[in-house]
Amino acid sequence: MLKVYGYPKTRATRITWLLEEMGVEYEYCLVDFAKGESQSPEYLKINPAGKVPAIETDGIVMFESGAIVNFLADKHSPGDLIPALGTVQRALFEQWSYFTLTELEQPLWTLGKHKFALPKKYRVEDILPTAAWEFQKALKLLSEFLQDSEFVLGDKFSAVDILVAQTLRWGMSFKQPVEQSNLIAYLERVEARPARNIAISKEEALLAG
Ligand SMILES: N[C@@H](CCC(=O)N[C@@H](CS)C(=O)NCC(=O)O)C(=O)O
Repeated sequence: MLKVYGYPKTRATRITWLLEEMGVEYEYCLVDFAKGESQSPEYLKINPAGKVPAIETDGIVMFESGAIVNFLADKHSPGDLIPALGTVQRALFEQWSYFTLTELEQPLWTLGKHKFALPKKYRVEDILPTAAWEFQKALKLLSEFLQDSEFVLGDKFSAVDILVAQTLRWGMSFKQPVEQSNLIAYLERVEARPARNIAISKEEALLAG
């Protein structure tokens, strides 16, 4: 069975949410950072970066959440949760996936790294306002693109909405204001999908033991 290596409230939710959308069964392997499990020799064979998510399936191990989303959606839901290769819709899907990972997420991860994730001696406090400003710039662009669209690809929900919504929620949890009313409505719409709540409940249940 497909294995997902992850931890609650991380990018691993992108993968489990997608799998729940597609009705694909998976085994969730909890990687507990606090217990040093992400740096264990066994886990470093799965993801040499010592990060989550990673997956194990079809005789391969794979990491990088964006690539995993595309692979799993292409495998289990081609033409539905991910548009077919070579189509204009696929081009748009990729554009907004890359935008999410490099423009929207990047400043959030900069905030996280320089507030708590990096070893103290590598943290640079002065970068925090710049990262917050960059996040707002990316939000503005996303808001202008979405206008009144229901989803990134218009009226059809797709896997890129999982990336975008999970990243917007991440921004809010980092206390970065998301003030555009269309983004707030978009987030509510995407987060109302039952698959998201199932994925999160399963993660929480695992943590509770
Ligand atoms: N670009 C990677 C980033 C993965 C990543 O940084 N994951 C975080 C959790 S959301 C992590 O494992 N952090 C632990 C660390 O940096 O040591 C992806 O999208 O999968």
